[in-house]
Amino acid sequence: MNMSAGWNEGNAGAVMRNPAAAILVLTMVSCAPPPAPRYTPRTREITVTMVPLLVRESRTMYPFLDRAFGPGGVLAGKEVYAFSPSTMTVVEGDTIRFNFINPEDDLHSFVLPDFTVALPGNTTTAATYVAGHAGIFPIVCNIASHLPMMSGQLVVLPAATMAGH
Ligand SMILES: [Cu+2]
Repeated sequence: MNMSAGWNEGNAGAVMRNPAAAILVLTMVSCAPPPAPRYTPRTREITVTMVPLLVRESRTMYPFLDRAFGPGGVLAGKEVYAFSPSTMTVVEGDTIRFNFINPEDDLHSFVLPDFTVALPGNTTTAATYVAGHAGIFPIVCNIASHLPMMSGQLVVLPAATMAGH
């Protein structure tokens, strides 16, 4: 048996003479992992409205608030407002185009750890934010009388968890 002929033909020749080898090669090619899917960051429009929940003007509707807002009351020196929505979810790398609506006569603000937007009364304010890091980030209004109630969170999902979406 002359082994040198096989060596000189190379792998292609060996596969051509051996159907089992050909099937193996084809199987290996078809099972090669596809390129890993990636997440393509996108721009998301989010409208956030400042909403009064329990404020001094509410006393005409809810008489019990006289006591709550009174000296020593649970809302003394405070008013309860909300961001609507208060929880927002995006993906790492996304650009958020915020549209803030403050229909009230009170000043508010929208504060993330690295982003602050003042929201004067009776105004609409546009602002852009890039969610550069995954995590759960607190949102607050920095008006002392609105804390700790006026708060929320920005959930930034890791891009890897959204691969292919
Ligand atoms: Cu506020």
